[in-house]
Order: sequence, then structure tokens, then C-alpha cells
Amino acid sequence: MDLGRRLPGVPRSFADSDGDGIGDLEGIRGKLDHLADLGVDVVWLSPVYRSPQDDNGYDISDYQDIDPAFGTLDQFDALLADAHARGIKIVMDLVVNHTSDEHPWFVESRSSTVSPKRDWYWWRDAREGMDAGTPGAEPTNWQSFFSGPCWELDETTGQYYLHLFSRRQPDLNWENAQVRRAVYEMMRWWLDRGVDGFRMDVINMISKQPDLPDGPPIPGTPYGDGSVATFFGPRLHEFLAEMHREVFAGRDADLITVGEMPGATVEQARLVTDPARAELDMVFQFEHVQLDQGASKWDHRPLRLTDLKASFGRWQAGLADVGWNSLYWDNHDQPRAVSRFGDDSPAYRRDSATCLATLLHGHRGTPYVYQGEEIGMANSTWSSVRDFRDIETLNHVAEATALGADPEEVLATLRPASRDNARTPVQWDATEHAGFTTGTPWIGVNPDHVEWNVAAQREDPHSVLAHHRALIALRHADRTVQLGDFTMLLPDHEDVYAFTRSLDGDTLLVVCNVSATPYPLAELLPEAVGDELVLGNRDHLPDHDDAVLGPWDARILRLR
Ligand code: TEU
Repeated sequence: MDLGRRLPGVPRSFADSDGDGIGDLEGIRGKLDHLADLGVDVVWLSPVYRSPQDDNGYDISDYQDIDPAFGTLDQFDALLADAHARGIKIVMDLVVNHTSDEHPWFVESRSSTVSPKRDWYWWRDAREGMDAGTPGAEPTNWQSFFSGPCWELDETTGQYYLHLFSRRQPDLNWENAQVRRAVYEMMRWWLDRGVDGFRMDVINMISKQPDLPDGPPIPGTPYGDGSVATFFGPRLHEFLAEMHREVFAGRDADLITVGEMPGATVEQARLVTDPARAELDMVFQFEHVQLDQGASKWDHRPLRLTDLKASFGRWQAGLADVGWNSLYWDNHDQPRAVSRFGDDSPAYRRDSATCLATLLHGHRGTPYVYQGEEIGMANSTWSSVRDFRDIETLNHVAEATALGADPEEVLATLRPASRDNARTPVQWDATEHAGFTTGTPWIGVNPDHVEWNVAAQREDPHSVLAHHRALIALRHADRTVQLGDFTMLLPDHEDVYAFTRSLDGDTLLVVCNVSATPYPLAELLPEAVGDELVLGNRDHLPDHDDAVLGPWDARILRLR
């Protein structure tokens, strides 16, 4: 496997070329030099297919066309060609656990119980002995990811259909071989067009337990947890192996497959990415981004660094010989890391952003840099619920409000947790809409763009951007960073994160102060003093001291 790749992307928020306030393919094409300058190997493009945009394009109504908001197939081909000319690959988002309710397959499926496509989705009668439409009559007790039940009653036939996400995202029935064939055919069509692979949305949910059992009750809700029946179902490995055979096997190109897998264990990830099993290249798992959550994602609590070490450490050890993981803080579903795990106050924003980046890139796996992360973009300021656009956020507001929650308290829970923190426009410069659009942006630009933007950082050798450039260059150049064995140090330290990477007698030590409290490095890790500094984030500062780990100080050292 070609290592050291990194991938940004939400098209809607990246760059707008035509002034309609929505980012588009031509906008991305115009910024390819920025990606090349950063050293990006691969771009993961969030969905650009035709879609009613109920869930930011994760609700697809035509898998073989581009949504007019983003452009045309010709523009897509031009983007692909220009990216390839710079040595950048493009990976498409593949959303095949569900379609849009406007997809012709679903329109046909819902038309009658005897439709030839009825079985392409999950249709069920009301719970036995209950009238369809009454609360609790849903076929199972499962809660949707986006609030409410996982079942929607369809008046046409009086049956319910399954939707793990929004009611406009009905789940495809992968038990049906025609569904699988149609998906594989569509995937081959994109590969023939030249795309370099797929990031597969919630791919661990395509196989469900066919008897659809109720899940354990979720405290404080009328629902149950359906994940036991819908994650890693009995035929998942069979389906992934079949997909590999039908779509990827025998192609010469160096293709990439990433499986997004909420709830994956190390053992499951190992099976899915064991090259001998020919399923997927790498997993994209969620354990570390749930460590600061309580009962739900809206129950935000501070991260304990020892929990992060335990989690990352277990994944590094579990996939040490077989399997491959993605390394990420930010993506289109996550609040901004510098606000969440770092410190976005003026004093520490640059240092904490570069510290977190160093920590992540030091691990074994494929690092992802999400658009704007490379300049330390932070969570936005949200003054009202009306500022949000994300369906997960808005459905939660509706549900919490209906249950009588105080609107100010609801707003307070959204601020650190909403996915829209990731979806404010990329901050290209200090002008009115951050250089993102000449029109009115579809979602508000973060007011901090006047200071935090690409233009301000491009020539600054100590910027967050420059630090990402250096980290990526190191990942390209250094085999120990790419492949070295991982050993966690100081597992119980509450603030300092340290580990080594070793390969063929060469050892790198990565040490990061994930706090503003200085620590005597000479006492903590004597071996770290006096060694060759490969890359640091504060060594250019006048107060830098070899023997003291300053606030948010991060160093990669080569041990002698
Ligand atoms: O996300 C999968 C997923 O499990 C999310 O619901 C995640 O738990 C949530 O965003 C955390 O806040 C994928 C996509 O990345 C996401 O954008 C889509 O909304 C979702 O699938 C449905 O396609």
C-alpha cells in the first residue's frame, strides 16, 4: 500500500466559483494548487451526486450524475484530470447503505407492495396487534441517528420503511442480489471514468440481522439501540468480499477503499482490512471522537488525555501487524479539533493546533486533514438556532424542544457539538465572505476569518499551514513515520502524550504537551533532551528551552 496519504473535503463549503453561495467543482478545481502546495496525495470528495440535499448530499437521488448545485459531469472530468496532473487522486464518497427517497429505485419501491423493487428496501407491517401510525407501532424500537424512530409509515401501502438516518434516507436491502449488482455496476462506472476509489459511508451497516430484533432500551427515550442488529451484520464480510471481487479485483490502477465504520472494534477492523481477506484497505472508526461524549453526542464533556492514549494505544497495538487505520481529528461530521481538544483562545490557538497535528501525524495509519484544519479553523460562533443548517442538529432541536427543553440550554449543547462547526466556509482570505463566494454563503462564515485564513498563513514559515506542510513532507520522506512500530510512553500522564516509532534500528520520539502547563522534559523523558529535533512547533520561539516542554509544545526527535 502506498502510505502517507491525506485527504480533505466538503464541496459545499470549500470554494464557490459562480457566486450562488454554494461551493462547487469548479471552485475546487481553482484551489488545486493550494492542495498541491500542502502536499495532499488524495482528496476525499463528500457526495457531489444529484441529491435533494436533505443531509448534505448523503441522500443521493442519482448515483451517476452531478448535482447541478456543484456542476456537471464534464466539470467533474476536468477536476479529475487537473488533480491527476498534479499527482492528486480523487476518492468519491459512496453512500449505498441508503438512497434518497427521491431516488427512482425508492419511488418505484414505494409505489405498491408488488412492485418489482419492493424488496430493494426494508418494508414491514406495523408491530403485531398494533395499528399502523400509533406511537410504538413501528416494526422495531430502534432510534434513528437523526432523532425519532427508524421507521416511517408510508400511506400508499400502509407499511413502514426503514431509515437508520433521516426519513428521506431509506435503507437499501443488501439481502437482495439485484441491489448489490446495481451498486457494483455503478461503482465500476466511476472507476472506468478514472476515480481512484471510494470512501464508503456507514458501510458496516449494509448487512442487518434479517429478523430485525428490538434493541436494548435507551434510557430516557421511548427507543431502543438498533446497533446490535444493524452494525456488522451476519453477511457484512461476504458483501465486502463480493464487492471487492466484482468491482476492484483485476484493475491495474492503485485504488483506495476506506470503510467508514461507526462502532467498529479493533478486531472487526483487523478482519475488514486484512489484505489476505481482500475486503477494504482501511477503516475509519469513531472511538476517539466519542471519548468526550456522555450518553449522547449532545452531552459534551472534556476529554481525558489518558482515555485518548488508551484508545489510540489499543488501535495501534491491535493493527500493528495486520490491518490499517485512518488517523483523523476533523471531518464534516465533527466539531473543529482546535476548539474541541486544543485551546482556541488567542494565546494558544496556533500552538495547540500544531500540537494536535503533530500528535496525530506521528501515529501509524493514514492521516486525514479536513478542509480548514490545515489553517487551524475553529468552531464558529452561533448566536441562534436559526444559524444552523445540519439535519442532525435541527432534528435534535425539534425533539428536545418538543420535550420541553429550555431553548437557551439546547443552543448551548449545539455550540460545541454540532456538525455545522465543520461546515462553515473555508477561510481563504480576510475579505467579506472569506474569499469563499462573491454571493451570500449558504451558511455563515466564521467571523474569525479576518485573522485566520489561508492568505495570512501562506508565506508565514511558522503558521499552522506551514506546520501541516512540514508534517506531510515528513510523512512522505521518512519510512519510520510511515511504518515504524509504535510504543506508548507515559500512559498515565494527564497532560503529556509521548510515544516512539521504530524501524530497522531507527527510533523517533514524539512528545506533545496537550496542555498549557509547562513540564520539565528532562525529568519526564530524559532521553528526549539533547537529541536531534526533526520537527517542532515552538523551537523558533525565543523562550524555547530544550529541557522544558512549554505550553502545547510538540516535538518529533530522532534518538541517537
Ligand atoms: O456518518 C455516519 C454516522 O454514523 C454519523 O451519523 C455520525 O454518527 C454523526 O454524523 C456524528 O455526529 C455518515 C456521514 O459521514 C454523515 O455525514 C451522514 O450524515 C451519515 O453517514 C448518513 O449518510
